[in-house]
Amino acid sequence: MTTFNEYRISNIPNTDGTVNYYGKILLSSEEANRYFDLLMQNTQWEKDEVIIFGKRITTKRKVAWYGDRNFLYTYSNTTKQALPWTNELIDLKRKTELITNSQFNSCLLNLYHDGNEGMTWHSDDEKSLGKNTVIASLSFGAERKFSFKHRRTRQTISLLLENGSLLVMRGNTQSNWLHSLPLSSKINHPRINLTFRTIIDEPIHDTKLT
Ligand SMILES: O=C(O)CCC(=O)C(=O)O
Ligand SMILES: [Mn+2]
Repeated sequence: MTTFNEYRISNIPNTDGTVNYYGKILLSSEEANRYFDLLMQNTQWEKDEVIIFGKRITTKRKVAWYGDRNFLYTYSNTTKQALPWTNELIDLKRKTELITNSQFNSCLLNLYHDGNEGMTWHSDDEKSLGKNTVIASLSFGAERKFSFKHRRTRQTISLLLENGSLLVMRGNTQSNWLHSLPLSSKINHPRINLTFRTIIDEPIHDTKLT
């Protein structure tokens, strides 16, 4: 395993995609803890439902989906409709946009109660994100390992995502690399992750759903 935390704004991986780890430069620890509490309290957390091998499974991990409009987002055979931004999500979106020089219209939130919850290998390659999308990932709470695996070579690269840190995936990263949040029995406190994204699908116009 290679750990890149000794670098700031490092490029991981640097072939077949671009992933930059900015470390904790986004927020001080106090600010990060304050956002953790606000996000915990003010987010409409729901258990996630995914269909794996034809079986509907309810995850322990909780999720939420917010956006500029009532975007629909489909992943792992489930569809969610975006809720309107909360104040803290707008704040964090602005800060992230300034640092990354990119614009986002939506955010997927994940709440992992402890190290028994994580995310298996996948890439964020849904059609609604388009090709070469920029995804900005903010982490709050428990520090967790995050891994990349090259689809063809199987090369694996891991780093630690710190409280208040920013990781950005750009270019053709999603076509060439999988990523995962591995489980760890040593971690006994929660982590919140925000991934700011850009949905390119048209919003739905059914007013009954707004
Ligand atoms: O929790 C994380 O850091 C990653 C979450 C993720 O990969 C996703 O929501 O697609
Ligand atoms: Mn992902």
